Amino acid sequence: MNASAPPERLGPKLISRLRSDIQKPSYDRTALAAGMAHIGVGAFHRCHQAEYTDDLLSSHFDRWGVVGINIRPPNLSQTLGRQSGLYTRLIREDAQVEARIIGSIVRVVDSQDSAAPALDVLASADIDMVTLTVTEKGYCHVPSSGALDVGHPDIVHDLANPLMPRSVPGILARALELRMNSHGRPVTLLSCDNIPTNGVILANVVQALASRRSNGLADWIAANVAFPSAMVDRIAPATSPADIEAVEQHFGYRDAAVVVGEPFRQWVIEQKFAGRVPRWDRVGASFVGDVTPFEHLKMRVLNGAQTTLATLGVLAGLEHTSDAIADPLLATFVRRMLTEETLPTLMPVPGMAPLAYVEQSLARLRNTAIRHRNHQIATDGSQKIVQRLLNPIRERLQRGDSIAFLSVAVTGWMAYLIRSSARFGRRWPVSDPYGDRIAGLADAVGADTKALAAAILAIDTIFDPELAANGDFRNAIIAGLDGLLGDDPMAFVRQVCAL
Ligand code: CS2
Repeated sequence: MNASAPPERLGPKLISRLRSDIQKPSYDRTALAAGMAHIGVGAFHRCHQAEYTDDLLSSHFDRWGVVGINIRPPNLSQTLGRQSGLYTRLIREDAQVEARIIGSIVRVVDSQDSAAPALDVLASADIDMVTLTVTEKGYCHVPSSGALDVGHPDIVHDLANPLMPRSVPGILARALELRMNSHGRPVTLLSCDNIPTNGVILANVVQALASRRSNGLADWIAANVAFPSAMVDRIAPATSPADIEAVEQHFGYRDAAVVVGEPFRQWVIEQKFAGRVPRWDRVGASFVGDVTPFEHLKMRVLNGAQTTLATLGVLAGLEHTSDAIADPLLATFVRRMLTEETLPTLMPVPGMAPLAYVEQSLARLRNTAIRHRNHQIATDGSQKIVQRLLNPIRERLQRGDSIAFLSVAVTGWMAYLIRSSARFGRRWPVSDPYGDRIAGLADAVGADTKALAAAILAIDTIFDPELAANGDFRNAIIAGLDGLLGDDPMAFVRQVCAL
């Protein structure tokens, strides 16, 4: 390639000229039909479901090309669209890099301004499977109960305008209505977000809207649509400009949609489908009867550790997960939390030794080539702590077990939000639907941590009232706030570890 010309952009024409150490799709993309859609084409989808599908197409070619839809920013046509859906997937582990071009996304659709383009795809008779990664808050549910949040502005809008919705549940309900009224083909809607019983939650929020229609939609959905639950796993941080630059430097082409992930990946899917299904179980995914033990294991151990390292890591002035876990104090804290408090809450998981899983998870978090920012993981913490920290706390309290570490992790999340309030000089920008509310409570209450704990625990959409009323839990939260809002939060963490 000419050193003075701008690097060529990745696309179908460039593929045959790429370096031989870059893996390329082994199937004929021009013969690939679009049989499924995905909503939320972010780094995680590109590094996870799209890669499994690429594996499937390479080993058993079938009609499972993916139409990638974004209903929220970023725009896809300028990046993936200009590359005909092609992108580079880098797997990094410390100094090692493996590069592969993924070809499973055949078309991208931007539906940020109106639901119409998304509805056209989702209602099409060609689409038998819809996967979703729309983040925890995309479901518009109440985290503490799983019910549809009817006060959510997008849901208020969709209840008034069901034919031109804005929310994920609204768009899916309308797409299913279009299917019912036209070809009537069954479809599977597969949630791939880190929410416990994600299929049940998705079915709840869609059905809550469908049941308000008077045309039999709710019954049609019950008979023709499957909502399996799934556990998904691979650490794949948001792509940074440095990742795009690295592909240019290393491989000599421009790829605006590159994604970087770790070697580990896992996908456990409840075997509950409607219509035709991509056989991801032939390429490493597992189809099982019950996902619950797997999702508890993953969300409480790996995600619980990530959230804890993220918020305490920011309080300690550390940038990435790998920096936080390299800190001996935080490493000790998180290991003790997982082994002493989290592990005893897990159900037996077929083929998995819990302690080995903890060690494997900690090793994954130590991968220095994965630049996962603590602030990214701390984003939307209010939507994550129920499944990662509060559920194991509730179960431990029911059995009279201690919550010394898990409760500090919960106050780590509170302190992360509060230390960005006016009282603390707005130390960092926070992105969390409850961020302003909790920072506002801290500003209003001042230094009285007892009153602050009471005000935060009264938010019943996060803390279920029974848990919030538990005296041991309240006292632990007050102590945690005292410690983590003081002058030296890490001194408090040290004190907890010396228990
Ligand atoms: C992370 C997850 O940002 C976050 O909340 O904890 O995205 C995590 O990296 C994945 O769940 C790993 O599978």
